[in-house]
Amino acid sequence: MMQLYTGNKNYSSWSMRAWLILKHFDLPFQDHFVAFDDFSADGQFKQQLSKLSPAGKVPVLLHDQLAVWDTLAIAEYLAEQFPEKHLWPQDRLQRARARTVAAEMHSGFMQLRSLCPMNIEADLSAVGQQLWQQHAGLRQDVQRVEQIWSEAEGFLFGDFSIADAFYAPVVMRLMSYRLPVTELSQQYMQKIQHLPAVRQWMDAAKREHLFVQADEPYRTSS
Ligand SMILES: N[C@@H](CCC(=O)N[C@@H](CS)C(=O)NCC(=O)O)C(=O)O
Repeated sequence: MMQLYTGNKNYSSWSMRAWLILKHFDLPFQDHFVAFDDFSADGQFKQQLSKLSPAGKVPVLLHDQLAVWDTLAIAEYLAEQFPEKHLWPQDRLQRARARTVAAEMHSGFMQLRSLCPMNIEADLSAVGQQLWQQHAGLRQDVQRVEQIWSEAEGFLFGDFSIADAFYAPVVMRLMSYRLPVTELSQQYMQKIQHLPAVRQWMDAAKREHLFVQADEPYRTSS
């Protein structure tokens, strides 16, 4: 059975992507939790991860003596292992487009990702309002996300695919920071939120109650 190592469900956007793919497509796996800390070299997170992956980050997938890390590589590995599940769209052109937008998320949207770290349980709407006014780069990132979503055919490419999993944490961010988006984007966001696997992840994130200061630029524990 495949073993997936993931971080805190409230904070770990990359873990969420890999987990959603496995869960939504009903692939056999066991989930192992590695709690976030301040990611210092001698902290428990890096100590545990060092036994699994030289990159020292989650998610990591272990299968048949093989460790696969980095979410895009995990996604491609799963797509190859389970071709009958159609993790990518079946149409060649759609598949190329889906890979393109997933890669764009993997390597881009830096302002959105750094200014609005995922925090599913938090209401950061006041912070979001300020960030929106102050950061043109954030507005540009969200505009680009909305452009991608505006071409959605239900999910981005018909049925739910790896591409949607890559944008699910963006839905979480837009909700927590309540950034202003169009009606069309809200429809896509609703669709993602209602997916059983997404619901399950969100519920677990809200039940987690593990406050990690290093992941909280806008809140203090008290
Ligand atoms: N490019 C990696 C990024 C993984 C990543 O940054 N994971 C975060 C958690 S969401 C992490 O493990 N951070 C620990 C660190 O930065 O030391 C991927 O796609 O999986």
